[in-house]
Formats: sequence, structure tokens, C-alpha cells
Amino acid sequence: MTNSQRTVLPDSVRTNGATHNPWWDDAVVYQIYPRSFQDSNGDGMGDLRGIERRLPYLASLGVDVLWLSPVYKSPQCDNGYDIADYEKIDPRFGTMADMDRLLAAAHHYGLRVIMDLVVNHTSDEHPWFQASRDKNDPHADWYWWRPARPGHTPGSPGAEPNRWGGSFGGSAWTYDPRRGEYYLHTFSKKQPDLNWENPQVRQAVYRMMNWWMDRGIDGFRMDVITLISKFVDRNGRLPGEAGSLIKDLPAGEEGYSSPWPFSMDGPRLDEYLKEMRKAVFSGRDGYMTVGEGQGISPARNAAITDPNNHELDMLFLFDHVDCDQDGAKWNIEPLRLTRLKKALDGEQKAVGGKGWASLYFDNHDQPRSVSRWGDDRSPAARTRSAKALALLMHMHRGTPYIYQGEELGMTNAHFTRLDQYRDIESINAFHQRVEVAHVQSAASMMRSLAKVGRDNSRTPMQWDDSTYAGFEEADAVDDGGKAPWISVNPNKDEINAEAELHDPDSVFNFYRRLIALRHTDPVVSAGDFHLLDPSDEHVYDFTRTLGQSQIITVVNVSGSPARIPTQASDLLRRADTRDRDTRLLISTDTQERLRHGIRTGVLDPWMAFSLETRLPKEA
Ligand code: TEU
Repeated sequence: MTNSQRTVLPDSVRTNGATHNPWWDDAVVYQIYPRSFQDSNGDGMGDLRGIERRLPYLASLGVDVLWLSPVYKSPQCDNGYDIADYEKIDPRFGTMADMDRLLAAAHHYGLRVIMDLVVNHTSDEHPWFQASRDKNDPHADWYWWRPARPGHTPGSPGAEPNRWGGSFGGSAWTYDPRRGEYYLHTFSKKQPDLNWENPQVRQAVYRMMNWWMDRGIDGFRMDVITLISKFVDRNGRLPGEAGSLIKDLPAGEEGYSSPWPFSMDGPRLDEYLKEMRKAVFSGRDGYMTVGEGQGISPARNAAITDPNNHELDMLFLFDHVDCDQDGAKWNIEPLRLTRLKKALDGEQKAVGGKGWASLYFDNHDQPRSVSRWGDDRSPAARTRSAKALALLMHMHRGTPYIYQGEELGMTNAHFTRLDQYRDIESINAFHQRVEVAHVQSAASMMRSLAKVGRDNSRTPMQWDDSTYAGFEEADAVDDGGKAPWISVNPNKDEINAEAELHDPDSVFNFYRRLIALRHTDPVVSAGDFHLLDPSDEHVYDFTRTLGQSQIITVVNVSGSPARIPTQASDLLRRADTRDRDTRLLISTDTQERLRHGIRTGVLDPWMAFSLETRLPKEA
């Protein structure tokens, strides 16, 4: 889309006047997981040259911003979320020259590029951490080092400074014999947490961020940024440490206590974010920042993203993607739509006045939404449910994020053996829960992994129906290359970009229309959100209103026919009386089918639509 076709709204309408002309108020972001996107050299791993090759595809989809998951130098224990050098590109992905080329080429297509910023932790192979292992080095205090629990032999079980568990299994503490102390790692032992209390750490991070901004990137997606400030007592002790004034939580089913309540949205988070804003972004224009928002309530999101507070442009909240979990990540329940409504409504309402929302279902940590909350068991149900979920999400107010392949309706991997998984979280969780803590049987854990394991969204992008789905050439492998690092989903024969580009009814073309709508219809980007019928378990319905214009969105989030709930049916009836002022914006079905549904009050399975109407002026 050229800029001239875009609707430019006055400040008072864009984000309710709270932000001055943010360019991103009608933008759509596309997340690339580089190792699974496009391999250009036959080593089985996607790379920067591969991304460059696919820019025309991304431009034709119509997105505005590319978010690249980490491509920095890394031992890849967590697929790059363990960085050993922030200013180098990992050779698996290419070179810094490739990065510069990609940036220039993306900008040429009018696409901005934001990088993943992983600064809650580094790799244990980062020179900062290596230096920190020496108590006399200037970096000695750059990480969370603690002595063994008094009265225990360092390195022996039970000698850890507190009972915290790491997100990827086992204790959150690892003993380093060289230093004679433990270091904290919220994630794996190869991902030590940086000590943000130390101003030198913060300055080093800001320097590095400026270095990237000066190179021409357009902002950052900030990994677990809400974990950088941890709760410590007035003596600097973490909860549960010997002598600490704060207790840690009791141990959970896997034998460890959770650090999260004490590390999410900690006491100095606002201070750090403001400091970062000033040190990196003051005097810059045309950038965007989005933080991963673990532990951020909708109200806190409104404050952090309120432009007057100078922290972040937006955050990813978790309420809506966590709404089918019963306690642990691995205990998944079938979706109850009223819970999803409550979560999304809470997120939307809180930023009705000030602040901003991110809109997403899928990313590299989530399973594929079409398999999770849609229906991937037949091609027809898959296509319909993928569109229904897309329409539901994209008609909200905020910035939508599309994760690679979501625009094709790509599904979960449906792996059946543990050796098909690559993700450290999934593999460690299996061992921890099945073999160590015995909280789940092997069969039940395999079911959990198939539902919510992160590899579900990490299988290679499906470009065509060739052996490796166009992610990689089969010839390259025959010529001594390596097969893709993770198996290609066999459904590439049916689900692939090549087929969908030419099919006007494809999921891809549906996404294209949703994106264009956001660019051209100010009600989609700026209209106020209002949830209708919060207690209906089958149909998700809401309005967006801007001046006299109103969009009514109704989605049957089920594979059975569903009755249009009362509030929506009222509004539809009234819109019908103004039929010259009412038009269909987008729908999963033909006009005829849709009219039939509205007339009878019963929607087909996964039927979804948005109508726009003009409200009569109040007398
Ligand atoms: O994720 C942080 C996070 O807490 C989760 O979403 C995580 O993926 C896990 O599934 C919780 O069960 C971020 C990154 O997005 C993720 O890929 C990294 O593994 C993690 O941080 C560590 O950097």
C-alpha cells in the first residue's frame, strides 16, 4: 500500500490524542523466526539472505514492520535467546554485511525492521559473564552471584541460595567452582540473569542499543523486559536467601519454588524503562518499542504505554493466551470463550483512554492458534477457523502481530515422539515432569507437548509443496547440505504460500484484506472498543466506534451452528433498517450465506464478519 492511500487521522483521534502522531497506530507487525523462515545456503537453518529473498512476499501481504527473533552470535541453547555477542551476527544466519543488506532492502520495500533485544540475561559464553566469574574483575557484580546456603557444602544438593526453579527445569541456580559461588538464571543454566541494579550493566545495554539504532534498525521487541527488576530486601537479599526479609514461595509440584512473582514488574522497572527511553530514544523518531509483558496487568500496561510516562510504546500481555491454562503451562483445558472475552476485554478497556495494546495469538512461544482454538482436523474447518480467529483478533484496537505462517493457517507440528522435539523447554520439561518429579506420565506429557510445546510454531515455513516445503532445496541436501533442523510439517502439500497466493479464498488473502482494512479504515485503527454479550460461550461479538461510524464484529468461535446473542442481534437489526448506510467490510462467507445467517439468527460454524454502519445523530 502506498502512503497516499492511507488514512491519516488527526492526533486527537489517533490513540485518543495521547501519543503524538505515532506512525505505528495503524501498522501491522510480522514476526520472523529466522531459523525456520528461509534457508538460502542448504545448511538446514534459515538465514538473513533467505529473509531478503522473501521480502516481496511480505510486501505483498501488506505488513509494515518485521520483527526478527535473535540473529546475534549465540551458542543457540535457546535458539538465540542466549546471546554471546550483541554486536555480531551468528554465522548460522549470515554476516553483518547480510544484515545491512537486509535492512536496506526492507526499507526499500517500505518495511521497518525491529530487532529482538534479550537483556534480562546473556549467554554464559558472553565475555561479560566469563569475566564476572572472577571476583576481582570489574564485571564481578554484573550478574546475580550468591554464596552457598550457610552450613551447606557449595555445589551439593540443598546448598542453592534459595529454592527457586529455572523455567527450563531444575534449580534457578548453578554453582560455578571457579568463582566458588552460584549464579541466578531464570531460564537455562546457559542464560545467566544480568544484574540491572548495577548502573554499569544498564549503561552497557544502552550503548549497545544505540549502536543498533545508529545502524538503521527501527526499534526493538524486548524479551522478558519486565523481569529486569527483581524484588530484593533492604539489604539486597533475594526472597528465601539466608537472612532475607522476604520469604520465597513454597516449592511446587516439580520441587522448586517460582521466582516469577519476585521478578516480574519489580520495584525499579519504571525507573529502568524511563532511563532506557532517555538514553536510547530521545532525539530519535520513527522507531517503535514493544516489551514482552510477563506479570503486567492491564492497568499497569496502560501506565507503561502512556506516552506521557516515556517508557514503552506497547507490551505483549499474557492474560488472553494463558486463559486455557490450569496452573502450570502443561495443564491445558479446552477454551472457554467467556474467559477469552474477559481477558481481551480487560486488556482493551484499560487502554481505552491512554496507552496502547498489542494484538496477538501466535508467536514462537505459543502453539498455533488454529490448532489450539480453531479446528485443524479438516482442510475446510481449518481454513474457516483460521479466518475466524484472524478476524476476531485483527478487528480489535491496537497493533496486530502476525507470526510467520499464521497468515497461511499453518498448524501445530503433531509430533508423536520426543526425539522430534528440539526445544530446550519441551525436552527438559519432559525429563523433569516424567522422570524426575513424576507429576505426569510419559503419554500425558506427550499430549501436553503436542498441544502447547513451542516447537509447534517453529517448524519450517511452508512456501510450496516440495520436499522441504521450499524452506530449503532438496538438491542442496543431496549436494552435501543438511536437512532442515526440525521436520517439515507433512501438511505442506495442502498448506503452502504458493497455493494460497493464487486462491482468492485462502487464509493468506483473508489476512491481506484485514491488513488493508486497518490501513484504510480509521474505525479499525482508532475506534473505541466495546464488548457485547460477555456471557455467551460460542459467539464473540464487539463494536468499534469512531464518531458516527460503528463496526459490528460477530464471530462464531465454534464448529457448530450458533445463535447470534441478544446485544449483537439488536445492533444488527438496527443496522439493517439503515441499509443504505451499512456495508459489509469483511467476512468468512458469501454475502448470501451471511444474510441467511443474520436473517435466521443462526451462524454457520466458524462464521465471522464485520459490518460498518453510520449511527443516526442523536436528536
Ligand atoms: O519468553 C519468555 C517466557 O516466559 C515464555 O513465554 C517462555 O517461552 C516459556 O514458554 C514459558 O513457559 C522469552 C522468549 O520469547 C523465549 O523464546 C525465550 O526462551 C525466553 O524469553 C528466554 O529468553
